[in-house]
Amino acid sequence: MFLALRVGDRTGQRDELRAGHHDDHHHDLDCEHLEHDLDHDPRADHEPAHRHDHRPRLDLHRCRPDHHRGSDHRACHCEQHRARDLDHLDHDRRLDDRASPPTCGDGVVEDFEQCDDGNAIETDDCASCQNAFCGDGIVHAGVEECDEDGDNCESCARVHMRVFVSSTTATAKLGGLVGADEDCQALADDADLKGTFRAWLSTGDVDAASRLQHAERPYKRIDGAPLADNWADLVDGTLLNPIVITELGDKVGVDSNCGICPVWTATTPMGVGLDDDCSAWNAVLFDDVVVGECTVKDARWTQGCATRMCSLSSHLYCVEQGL
Ligand SMILES: [Ca+2]
Ligand SMILES: [Ca+2]
Ligand SMILES: [Ca+2]
Repeated sequence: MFLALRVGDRTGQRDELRAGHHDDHHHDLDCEHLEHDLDHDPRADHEPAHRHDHRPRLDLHRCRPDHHRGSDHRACHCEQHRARDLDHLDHDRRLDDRASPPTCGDGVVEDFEQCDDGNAIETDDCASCQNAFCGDGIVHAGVEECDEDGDNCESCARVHMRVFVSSTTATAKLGGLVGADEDCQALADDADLKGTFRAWLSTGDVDAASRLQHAERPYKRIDGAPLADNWADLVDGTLLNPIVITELGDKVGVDSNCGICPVWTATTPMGVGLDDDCSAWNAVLFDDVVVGECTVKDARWTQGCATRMCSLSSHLYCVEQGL
């Protein structure tokens, strides 16, 4: 049996080893005989099934210069060749390792990387193998509200919370409060507002005031016009300006009166839910609910105009949520 056939596990390496020893044909034959002898040595301490992995090895330390003849000499000769073959294989494997260069995303932190979490998620604490920080242009999820130059982002937090009236209208079959929140978020995302938004909307069981954050920061329209100094001011019955600007910055209606811009709310000015809620915003019924009017800044902004049938279409108010 040719020695290299047993230590090489890849054809290329076998061929390379084979080529390296063609100058020593007698060595091959001698070692083949020697291995036959060793395999049939009754003193050999090994399992036949695993013979190739655990065949008897000759301790090279026994290969003293005076082992110049007989079976000891031959064994030493073969074992030295075997050791040299294994050295070649180790060398080849080290070359193979270097052949695949380190990359960002391999989960190993290299010298040129601050971190490597092995994923492609840019909004966690390791983005493109650099530690996340305020000012890197990426909003760190759960840590930063924003990361951008602008007058509504300081130290990666919003200076004020934005509120808009949806540019689109829909029947009261909104998919529940969750569906309405998703609508708000989708509109904000499409308008590239880069924030978290939820609907100013209640059911008979869930008040808007319990669903929304109570920010100490001012509430403003998309165009920057102030609506309230803080949450308490937002729910005191009047606004500083009507929420008549959409997520796109457009104004809904020129006049200011009930019926121009109806908004689904089922919510009192204090943020309390009302019982008629179109089956919790899940059905189009022959039912009327309280709506707001986006063109006014008195209490009718959320309650006070005529009620509206669930089957008709109305807008939504969307309120930004901080962390
Ligand atoms: Ca890496
Ligand atoms: Ca990451
Ligand atoms: Ca950041």
